[in-house]
Amino acid sequence: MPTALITGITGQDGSYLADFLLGKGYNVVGMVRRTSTVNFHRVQHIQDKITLVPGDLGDQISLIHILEEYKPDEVYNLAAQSFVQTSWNQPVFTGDVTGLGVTRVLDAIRIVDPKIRFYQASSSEMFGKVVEVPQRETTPFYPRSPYGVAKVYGHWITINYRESYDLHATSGILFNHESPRRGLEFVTRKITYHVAQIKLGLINELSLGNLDARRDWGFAGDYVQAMWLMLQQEKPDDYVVATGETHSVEEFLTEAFGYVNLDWRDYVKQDPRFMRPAEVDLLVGDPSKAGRKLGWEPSVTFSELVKMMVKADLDMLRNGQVAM
Ligand code: NAP
Ligand code: G4F
Repeated sequence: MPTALITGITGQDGSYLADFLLGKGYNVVGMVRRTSTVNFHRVQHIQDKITLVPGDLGDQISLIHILEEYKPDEVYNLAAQSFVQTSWNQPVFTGDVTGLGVTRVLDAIRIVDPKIRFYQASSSEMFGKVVEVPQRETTPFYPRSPYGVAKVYGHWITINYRESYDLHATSGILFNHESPRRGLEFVTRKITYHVAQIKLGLINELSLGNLDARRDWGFAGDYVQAMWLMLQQEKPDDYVVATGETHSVEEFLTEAFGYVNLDWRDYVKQDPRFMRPAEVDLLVGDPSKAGRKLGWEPSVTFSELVKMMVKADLDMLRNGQVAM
């Protein structure tokens, strides 16, 4: 039975990847950082099937010890300070965890067992102020936030360790992917959660920032499959994972409010607090390499994704559950 280590297992992608790898018969080990309150809600349903071990991307020793003790065949580095807006408030922390943290994992692999296969969670935020449409593996980067800059570092250090030490180190350049497990601060989940609350008469307003930004939004459950496929290839490489479609925040609003027969214009207010010092206006990926080499393609459309998320938030609130 192969063993996989997932950093960031308590996050959206980590939880979907753990579900996926358990289904493939993996022994799943998840690294969790110490928090004052337990935040295992996304993996609660599989907690008896996985092993959670303490560690932190800021702490090299913990990474080395985990690799020595659990001897993974594959490491998926999904942990990061992943919220773009926060990266302006905490640029140094973001650089340390999201950027340098990648080197800490790679170097732990180099020291403990260079045969371990490594996946780095790179991001379409690296394209930032895009110089090419659609964006592909060869598109030059122009990051627009401390988060984007940190991800560029993580991407290149992954390639550097591949070339310097012959590690099976792969970088997945994933475009935005969402789900009912998405954090409440990201725009999609913020919208669907507020739509559900508005529909149930609990609130009557939603404050947002830039409604014109366009993203290539897919379903997280599809994207973790691409991560696994990348590590099953004989040679490490870089892959764009995207739907190839782009939609504005306004289109997301129209779809989400439309699902519950409401008009978003009656509820949405623009609030400068949610505007960014530098914006990424347009992202749309070209996933043809992933299609050709991995046989990967998305299975959930934009409209299905929005409905899935609104429905999940409505169900959650109707069942009296607390949003997390
Ligand atoms: P997420 O929900 O924010 O999860 C981030 C995870 O990282 C959480 O488990 C978090 O732990 C953990 N973490 C944060 N700082 C850590 C540290 N110092 N040490 C150890 N763990 C730490 O993010 P996601 O959406 O699942 O994304 C997964 C990865 O893909 C991230 O690297 C993100 O930057 C990248 N990415 C995401 C997207 C997307 O659209 N979702 C697209 C491209 C790339 P806590 O639960 O304790 O906070
Ligand atoms: O949902 P967002 O916060 O996601 P963003 O910035 O695109 O980053 C996400 O996707 C990246 C992949 O491209 C990941 F690497 C990253 O970790 C994260 O998962 O914002 C999307 C857009 C932005 O243009 C933002 O300005 O929505 C706009 N927006 C408008 N109003 C808002 C809001 N974003 C948030 N979070 N909150 C608002 O009220």
